[in-house]
Amino acid sequence: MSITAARVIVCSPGRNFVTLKIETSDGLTGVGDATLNGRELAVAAYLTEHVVPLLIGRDPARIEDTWQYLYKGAYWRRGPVTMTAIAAVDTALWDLKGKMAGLPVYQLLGGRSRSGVTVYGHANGSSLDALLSSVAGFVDRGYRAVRIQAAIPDISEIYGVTSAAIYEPASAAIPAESVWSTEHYLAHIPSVFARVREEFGPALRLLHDVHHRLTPIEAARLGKSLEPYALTWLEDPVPAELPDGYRLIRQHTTTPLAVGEVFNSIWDCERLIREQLIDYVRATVVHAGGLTHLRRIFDLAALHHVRTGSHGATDLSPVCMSAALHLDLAVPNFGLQEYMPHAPETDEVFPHGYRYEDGYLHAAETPGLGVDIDEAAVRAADAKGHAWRNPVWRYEDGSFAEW
Ligand code: EZ4
Ligand code: CO
Repeated sequence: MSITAARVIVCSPGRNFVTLKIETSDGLTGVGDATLNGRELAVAAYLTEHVVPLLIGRDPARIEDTWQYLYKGAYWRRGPVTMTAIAAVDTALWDLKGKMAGLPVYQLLGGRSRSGVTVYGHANGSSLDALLSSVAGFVDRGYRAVRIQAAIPDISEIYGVTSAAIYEPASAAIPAESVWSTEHYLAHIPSVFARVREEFGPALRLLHDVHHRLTPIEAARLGKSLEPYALTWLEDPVPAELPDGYRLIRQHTTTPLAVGEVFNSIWDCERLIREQLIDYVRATVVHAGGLTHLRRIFDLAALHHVRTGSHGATDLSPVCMSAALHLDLAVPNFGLQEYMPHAPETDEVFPHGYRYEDGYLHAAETPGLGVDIDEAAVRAADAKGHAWRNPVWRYEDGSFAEW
């Protein structure tokens, strides 16, 4: 069997997605997510111009060899664009291998380690009452873990807080710049968690995403102030380019730390994991080199008491979510899976067999990943994608802050 075609499909059912579809001489097809939010067309061009010509005629069964060929053969290693392109090929080849074997991909990864994938939902609110009712909605729907993002007095825009049904921070326009105040934030957040714990008791797992806004010592203070409320994790307290930042936070707090949604290689987290500076690694299939490479990261993590917590925002397509679920089911050190349901128009373009039930996601039992792209459902007006830009933040004095 050989690869006869590979097509890059750009579409925008509510937001932009890039998908690679590989076809074989036996008439099988496999899909991989190639979406790099805000930089979508860079990956589409990398695939079309540099990767697709190399795939034609190759044996689709040779997943590891193809990964090595694209990683080492490029000479220029790593980076989000390269690793997202490699991820798309790798994911499509795992989908194909499952179809060749007649098995769901998790069976090829060693079989089930658990009956379902525990997910967390995103609760938020522009007031404390709105937040509490948002949390209650998740509890009513069976969620065992909820991420809490709260409005902060005197800050008008907060990451993760919206009145819309589906949170969407990106926009087609050049985004407005929002103002951030660390002082207001640090003063307010502990009281939010006090209230949520009081209302929902000790068993509900609570998480919080700082979105890289703090310095290590500020994050240490936040972690310490949240200890009474026993968070499952504090996410992205500081950027992770400097692993020592996490050591500093660790020296001051027992609040567990999660990081990794922007990681694209094992070399982004090798030291964080080896020195046990984090508790959860949040790398994903689509941005960290596909199932082959993410499995390598998760296996390293397993040696060092680090659990998984893959990114699962709506700017990763249902193809990525399907692939993530197969790996989540198989690895021994799974922690939690982020889950933001996609817009209905996205689900229509990406028919998938995974389903949510009572706090868990369940992977499809069909051969492969159990997901496809329905090209007939892509509207002509959306077939080239749209300008889609991430938000921008500044501190009160006008200097640049992380989103
Ligand atoms: O900001 O996916 O934990 N989830 C997140 C997401 C990310 C976006 C970036 O494109 O932090 O909302
Ligand atoms: Co995050």
